[in-house]
Amino acid sequence: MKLSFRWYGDSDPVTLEQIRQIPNMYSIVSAVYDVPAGSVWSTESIMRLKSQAQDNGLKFEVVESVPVPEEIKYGGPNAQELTEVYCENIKRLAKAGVKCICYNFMPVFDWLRSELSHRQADGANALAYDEKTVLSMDPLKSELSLPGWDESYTKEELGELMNKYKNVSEDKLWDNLECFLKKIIPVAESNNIKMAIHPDDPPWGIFGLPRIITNEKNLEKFLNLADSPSNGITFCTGSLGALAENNLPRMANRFAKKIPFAHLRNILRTGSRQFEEVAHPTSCGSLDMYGIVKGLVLGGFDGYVRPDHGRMIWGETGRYGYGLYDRALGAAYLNGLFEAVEKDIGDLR
Ligand code: DNO
Repeated sequence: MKLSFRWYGDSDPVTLEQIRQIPNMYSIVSAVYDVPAGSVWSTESIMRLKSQAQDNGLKFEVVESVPVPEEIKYGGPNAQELTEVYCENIKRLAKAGVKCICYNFMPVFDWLRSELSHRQADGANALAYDEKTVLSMDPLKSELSLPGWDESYTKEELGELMNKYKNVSEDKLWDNLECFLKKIIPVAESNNIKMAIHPDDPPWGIFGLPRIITNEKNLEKFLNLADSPSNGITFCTGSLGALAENNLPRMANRFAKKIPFAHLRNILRTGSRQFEEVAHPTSCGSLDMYGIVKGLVLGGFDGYVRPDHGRMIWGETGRYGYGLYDRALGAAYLNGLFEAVEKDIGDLR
């Protein structure tokens, strides 16, 4: 596995100097944030990220995300043109040495949480989700202040956008996704890029909008839409793990070769459609992190891994879910799990 760490660029309070000191760190995971979704990324901005990484002894091989414009997801008149822009970005990133691109196909909202600073027993603060609280908010009244939520929309714009999805059923969303894959996957394949779709977080429809990248059956369906080494999954355990019926060790094992990128973090399910983010180790939450890593390794996983959301600990403040300390602890834990599992398996061979 190649260990990586998300870095939000110059505005990130976590520095590359800090990231490089995390043992076994290989690559940053970043993106160009200076243009809106649907624009071509300048070669200059891409190359700047690469050289910033290199100056700190790191690679820049993973992009998270190249956002998919809403119009592609709801199937608007400019979908085709926007898909061409998307393909151009794939080519530009390949030229800069990027090997894996993470993206998602969630209508309107990316990841959603109801609380940003949920106080835990040990004094840490973490992100939490409670469906009741989320549904009590009316996105059209802009009472929404959630991470992953693009606050640049006005109320009116959001209303218009949600309206565009009025006739987009799950089936229609699948069709639009297939149409998108048919265009981008051949481009990715000829440029040696692995595309890695991120599961929906949480993995169920929300505010009447469909979500489809949610469970084992749908991941299988997704992989069958485009049979190519470039069509893969970002295996995000925190997202998929919110659904108790998702057997993550089994899914990790089954899809291992189709997982170029894994987000490995733990959550604690606290009720129906209710969970909070916890420290990475198995003992801290509902997910079997050892079982997941074992599933991946036994399945032949050879991708990038990043510790995912961290809690805020030791008085740290910063970008919710993306502080340094707890994610670094997560990275150290994942290093240990992978070493142990890989050696165990090696010894048995
Ligand atoms: C949250 C992230 C997501 C992810 C996108 C991928 O922390 O995991 O925002 O980057 O969904 O497109």
